[in-house]
Amino acid sequence: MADSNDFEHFDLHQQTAQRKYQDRKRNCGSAVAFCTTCFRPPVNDEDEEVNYIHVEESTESEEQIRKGKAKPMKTKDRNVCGSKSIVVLYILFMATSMVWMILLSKAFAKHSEISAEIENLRNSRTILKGNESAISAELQELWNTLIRLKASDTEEIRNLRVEQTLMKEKDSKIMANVTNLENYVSKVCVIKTCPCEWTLFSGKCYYFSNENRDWKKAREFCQSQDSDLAVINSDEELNYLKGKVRVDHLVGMSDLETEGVWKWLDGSLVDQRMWNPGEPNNEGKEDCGEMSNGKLNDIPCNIKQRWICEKTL
Ligand SMILES: [Ca+2]
Ligand SMILES: [Ca+2]
Ligand SMILES: [Ca+2]
Repeated sequence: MADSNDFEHFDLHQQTAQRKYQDRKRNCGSAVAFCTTCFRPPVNDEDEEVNYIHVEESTESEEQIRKGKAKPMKTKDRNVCGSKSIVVLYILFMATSMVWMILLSKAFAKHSEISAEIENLRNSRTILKGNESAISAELQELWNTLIRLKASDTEEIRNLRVEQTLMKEKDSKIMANVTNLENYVSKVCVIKTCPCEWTLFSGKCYYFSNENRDWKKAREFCQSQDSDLAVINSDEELNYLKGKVRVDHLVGMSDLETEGVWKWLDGSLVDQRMWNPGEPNNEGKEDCGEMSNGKLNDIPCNIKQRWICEKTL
């Protein structure tokens, strides 16, 4: 039999268990939560919770029994409550494990995806670096080409400028030569004192035409050149003119004033020795004179042929 100390110790222990039960019930808030979270399966007879369960249940059961609302709980019922708690905890554990597995699977999948993306980025960076190197090399080549082109252009422009300078110098020399030539020609003409295309003989200038005119028109031309039709005053002059022509040429003599009286334009009479044999014959009215075969002849004034101009220096 238990002595009084044992009962006191049991009461103290029961009060402590009652207080823990009230605290846990207050914390758990419901019978189910109380059953599933606040109780755990009995491990052995020494376990405090086992004693606690037994104490609490016995206290509550005693209360219910005393009120006549319940019957004392059998040991089998107590084991069923513990098994249900284990099942619930197992289900929760499995559910939590599945959630964690799903989350981990997703995390691994995401990690793999990110790793693949990082690898792609690295590959892209490597490719970009390669392209950057190629672009840099191409830019350098273009720059070198540009420098060569600039140098070539500069050299070409320099050569063109040199050629232009040489051409200018040549032009200047040519113009100087032309000027000197013109001056020379001018001096030569001045020395001869005859216009160009005129010939000098014994201080007189002579012009031999290349076209045909009648006697009056031919004289008008000579007068426009500050001269007149040639007047042959000597045998030397006649011989000179004879050597200069190959065909008949009009000269400055006529008998327009008096038929049969032949005079030169300076008023002097024509030397009879200068006529061709049988001339002047005034055949068909011949009042103007020409030089033919180195001698003189009278012809009609409207006959058109070459002529000789003469002027004094
Ligand atoms: Ca003369
Ligand atoms: Ca006549
Ligand atoms: Ca005649």
